[in-house]
Parts: sequence; C-alpha cells; structure tokens
Amino acid sequence: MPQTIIFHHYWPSPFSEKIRIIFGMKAIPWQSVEIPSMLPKPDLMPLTGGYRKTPVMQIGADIYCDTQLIIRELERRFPERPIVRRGTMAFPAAFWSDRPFFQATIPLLMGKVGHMLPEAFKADRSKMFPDRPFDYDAMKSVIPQMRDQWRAHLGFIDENLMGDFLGGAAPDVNDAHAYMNVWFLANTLKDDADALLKEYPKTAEWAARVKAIGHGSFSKLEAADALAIAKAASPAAQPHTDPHEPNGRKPGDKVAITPDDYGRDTVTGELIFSSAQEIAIRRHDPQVGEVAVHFPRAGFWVTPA
Ligand SMILES: N[C@@H](CCC(=O)N[C@@H](CS)C(=O)NCC(=O)O)C(=O)O
Repeated sequence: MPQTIIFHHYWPSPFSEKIRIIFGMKAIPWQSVEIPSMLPKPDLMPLTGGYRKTPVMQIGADIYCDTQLIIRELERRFPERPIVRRGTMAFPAAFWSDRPFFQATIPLLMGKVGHMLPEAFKADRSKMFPDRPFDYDAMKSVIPQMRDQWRAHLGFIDENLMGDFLGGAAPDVNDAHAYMNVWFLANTLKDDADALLKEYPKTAEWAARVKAIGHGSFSKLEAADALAIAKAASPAAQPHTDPHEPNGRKPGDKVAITPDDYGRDTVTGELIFSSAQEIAIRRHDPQVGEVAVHFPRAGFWVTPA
C-alpha cells in the first residue's frame, strides 16, 4: 500500500495549516503540491472530479477530500503516534473550528484586508458562497460583533487547557482544531490577534507551543508529477457492502456527492464503499485514469447520480 502523502494546498490556507500541524504532531513526512487559491485549478480537478476546496490529500490513486476525512485517514494509516483520543469529542470539535469559529474569523480578516484583494478572488468567493456574496463593507461593519464571537471562542480554548495542551502534556488533534483560526488571524493581522489574546495569556502561550510543533519534514512536488503518480497507481479502496447503509446504497451505484455548506460543487462516480464516516467513489479521468475519491459523510450530501 503506497504511503507517500501528497498534500495539495497553499500556504495561507488555514484548513491546510491544521493538517500541516498534524503532520508535525505525527511526524509524517509529506510532499507539497502548491495549488491556486481560486478557480481554475486545472491540475487538481482531474484528481477530485470537481471538488475545489483546499486542502486535498493524495496517496497514489486515492484522493481524500476535506480535513475531517484527511485526519481520519492519517490516523488509520499512521497509528504509531495517535492524536485522536476517545472521550475528547475529537471529530465533533472540528465542526466548531471549521464552521462557527471559522465564520467569525473571515469577517475579522476580510473586513480589514478584503478591499486589497484582486477582483477575481472576490468573484471566486462570491460564487463559492452563493447565499453570501463577498461584501467588504458588510464584513467591515460586523467586525465589532465578530470580535465578541472570537473572544468567546478563545475563551472556549482557554477554559479547556489542561496543561501545556488541550489534552494535557502532549498535543492532540483538538489542539490543531483550536489553533487553525488563531493562526489564520495571527498570520495576517498579528496585532488584532494579539489584542484579543491579551485577555488569555495562557492561550497565547499555548498557541506559541502549537506553532513550535511545526510541519514535519516535507519536500516540494510538481503538480504534473502528482498526476503522473496517480496515473501509475491503482486505488487502494476495495468494494465493500455497508450493512447499515440507511438508504440501501451499494457498490456500483452511481452517486453524486456535494458539500452541504459552501463551495457546493458536486462530484459524481460509482460507489466503492461507504460507512457512517466515509464514502469512496470510483472515477475515470483521461489524465489520471482510475481514481478513488473519498469524502466524509458528516457535512456531505449523497444523492443518486
Ligand atoms: N470543510 C473543508 C473546508 C475547506 C476550506 O474551506 N478551505 C478553503 C481554504 S482554507 C477553501 O477551500 N477556499 C477556496 C479554495 O481554496 O479554492 C475542509 O475541512 O477541508
């Protein structure tokens, strides 16, 4: 089973930073493919079949979409340094970091720097959030309310610190979840982040400790080489019937998979296997041949294609 991690990301991406920190925590070496921060993404689409969000993990001809599933797969393939611990609500905590905490961070950032961004980026994000087009003035006007939200979310972190990290002496996945938005704001608007962190000196120290974990060892890979690796490999995903599939879906069914929040691009293919937490579909692409594209279940809609 190929284990080389190919990580499609861009450096300012907070969801990517969550995974990069996890590579550091688990000491997993990885290969870095830098992708554009907006569409078009011509070297990513042959792999994902239309999923455009960042990051995406590739292992041979298996493509893992969404940080929730990337974390699950890293934990499955690299169990030596476990970071997901029972009793810590490790996966539910992702919904807190990825949705309300993230949605409070965006206006704090974009309400300050949004006017400096290229028009093409604003148009791209408006398409990605159809219910909420990119509106700099609207985001600027809610900064005071978002500061209140951010302060409360930082307070959640502060009241859960158990020592050096959220789980005690050693870092785990909850530190990565909690750190993502702190890093996102501090990476661009350090003074704004520092002003809010002043109330929580222990959390500020914790954030510095998480940052010091780093990203593990990685090397650069060209996108064309990642596509060639997918083409030369066969998917590891094997057909398996899901005995508890509540809608009776089975291997071979044609299905469409769509995120339920934003960037609602649909990927279609033939079901390989599913479980309560994962679904994998087979696709063929002229550039990469047969690939298996894997998604989490929570947060994604599956419909007949
Ligand atoms: N639920 C997704 C969210 C990922 C996400 O929103 N990523 C942002 C970048 S940090 C994104 O996709 N932006 C648009 C893009 O990169 O095209 C995950 O957990 O991976």
